[in-house]
Amino acid sequence: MAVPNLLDIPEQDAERSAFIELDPTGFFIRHPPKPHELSTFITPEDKLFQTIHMGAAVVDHQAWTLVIDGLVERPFALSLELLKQLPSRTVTSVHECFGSPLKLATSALWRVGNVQWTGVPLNALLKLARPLSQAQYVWSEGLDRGAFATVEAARYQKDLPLDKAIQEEVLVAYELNGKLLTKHQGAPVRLVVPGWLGTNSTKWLCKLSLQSSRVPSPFTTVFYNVRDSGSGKMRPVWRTDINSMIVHPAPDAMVPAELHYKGWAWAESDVNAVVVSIDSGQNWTDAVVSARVLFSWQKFTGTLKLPPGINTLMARATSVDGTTQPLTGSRNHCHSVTFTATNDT
Ligand SMILES: Nc1nc2c(c(=O)[nH]1)N[C@H]1C(S)=C(S)[C@@H](COP(=O)(O)O)O[C@H]1N2
Ligand SMILES: [Mo]
Repeated sequence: MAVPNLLDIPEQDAERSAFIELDPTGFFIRHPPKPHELSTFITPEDKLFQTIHMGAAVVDHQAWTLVIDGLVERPFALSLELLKQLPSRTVTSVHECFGSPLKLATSALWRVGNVQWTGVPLNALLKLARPLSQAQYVWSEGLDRGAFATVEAARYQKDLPLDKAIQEEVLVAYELNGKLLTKHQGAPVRLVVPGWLGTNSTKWLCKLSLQSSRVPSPFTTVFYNVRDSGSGKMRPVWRTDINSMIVHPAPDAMVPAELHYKGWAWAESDVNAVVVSIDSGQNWTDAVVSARVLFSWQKFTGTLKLPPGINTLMARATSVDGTTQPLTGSRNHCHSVTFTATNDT
């Protein structure tokens, strides 16, 4: 790769002067449509959820600068123009929100889509900066600031362990589904961490800093830690949990007794099995699961002969690392849909 003209890093926090204002100010959520309306493999932008904690940053694209500093041999900065001269990559990936860190885990289910991100692999920038041996985390910083719940934050900050940060799917992205990012999506540039939950994908990105420890930010300490169901210990909201949703039939639909059902399943790693049940989980039948495309969700389909009348279909996915969806009580518990089967086929 031709080495671009790297800029010297500006003085402390100077990159933050590209921030113009917040619009809107404060917490903003755009809810996704119900699962049965997310039937396409690629989710169009108008059906994609949006989650903003402190307000959407309006950024001066001419003044925008990305700083890469910390425990590196060669700290540097890039303009938007320079970033776009670097080789880019497009990754299909599930994009999923953990849900509100203030509410019960089961209060925001299936805040999810599957999209194509385009940008420069983070690892290409790390190679230019040459991390020192003590560097273990990449801290990412957004230009937004303000308050979330009662907590004030001067910046949105997250962190990635270096072993995830160097994976080729992690992008410093400027396009979503082939179009430049909009303000709400994090324009001009955001981090994208396929396989990990949305909270890690810092929008309005202005700084990447290599550090030896985790970042002490409200968004990594007060918010976004969960108790691991296996070990019982607290862990950061990093990897995407095994999950699935039924997109056909729709709730309350009238369907033929020979039902062709369909849904999406996803996890940090590949989903290798989806089973479905029409008797509250007493008996399960295998669905056919399509292969994963990079970090995409995977289609599951199958045919069932149903008794006429009201039926409830439940789906349960398992990933190659052996994790299975819980039946109830979790943010990734099994999805059930109730509908009516008719006699005509
Ligand atoms: N700077 C910044 N980045 C952020 C957020 C934010 O509030 N500020 N929200 C995060 C959360 S919780 C999610 S789920 C995703 C949502 O991205 P989207 O709104 O583009 O769908 O962005 C993440 N990145
Ligand atoms: Mo989120």
